[in-house]
Amino acid sequence: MPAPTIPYSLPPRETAWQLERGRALLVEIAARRSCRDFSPRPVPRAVIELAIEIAHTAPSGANRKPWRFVAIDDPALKHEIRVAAEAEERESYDHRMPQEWLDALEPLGTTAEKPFLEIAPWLIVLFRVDAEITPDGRRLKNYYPVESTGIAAGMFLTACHMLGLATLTHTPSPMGFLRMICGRPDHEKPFLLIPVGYPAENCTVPDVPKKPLSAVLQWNR
Ligand code: IYR
Repeated sequence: MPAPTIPYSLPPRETAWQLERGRALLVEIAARRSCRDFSPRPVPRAVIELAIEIAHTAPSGANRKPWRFVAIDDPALKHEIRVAAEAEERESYDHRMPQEWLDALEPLGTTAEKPFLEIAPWLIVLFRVDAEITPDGRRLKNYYPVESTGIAAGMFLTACHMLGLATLTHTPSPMGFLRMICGRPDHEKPFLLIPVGYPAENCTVPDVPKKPLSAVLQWNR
């Protein structure tokens, strides 16, 4: 049976207001950069919770919200994650990644060393949840968990940035160790590992060229 409905409307906006607001938002959001050099300065748990609550408003397949955010500030747990991530990364950089991939990463200067996993005050491990287990033990499949979790991730990154927080979308590969360390069941798949905090005092980021909008935008056919 369809759910009951409630009214939905948005405040009417003039085009001039939209353009001005959009340009200001663009300046703010385009300033986000992936941060690999964090300050240990703490971030209150309430701020992290709000960013996750914002992400949790994301649309999702059949409204199932097929994601789980595991928020970690326990130093022992962060250490465990760093050790496991670096072990996988070392294997990847030394053996698994083809030369073409290593060449693509060269401008970013990344290596298997991931000190930020211990220095950033928070690590958010985002899982995509492929199924829900009902109280009576039945497995209920979720829909579009990848797309849904991707949208929630984007909203989380944007929320953090707009709250003045730096983030990194880190994808050590393979990420199975995150499921073990976080104690999640096997229908939850690690999706992203997101350190959150403030940039270190002398933090720099690679000055890399940005693809122009015209390369990714087509109007009509
Ligand atoms: N996961 C590795 C390698 C890496 C891969 C991509 I694609 C990047 O954009 C950046 C890094 C690492 O985090 O170092």
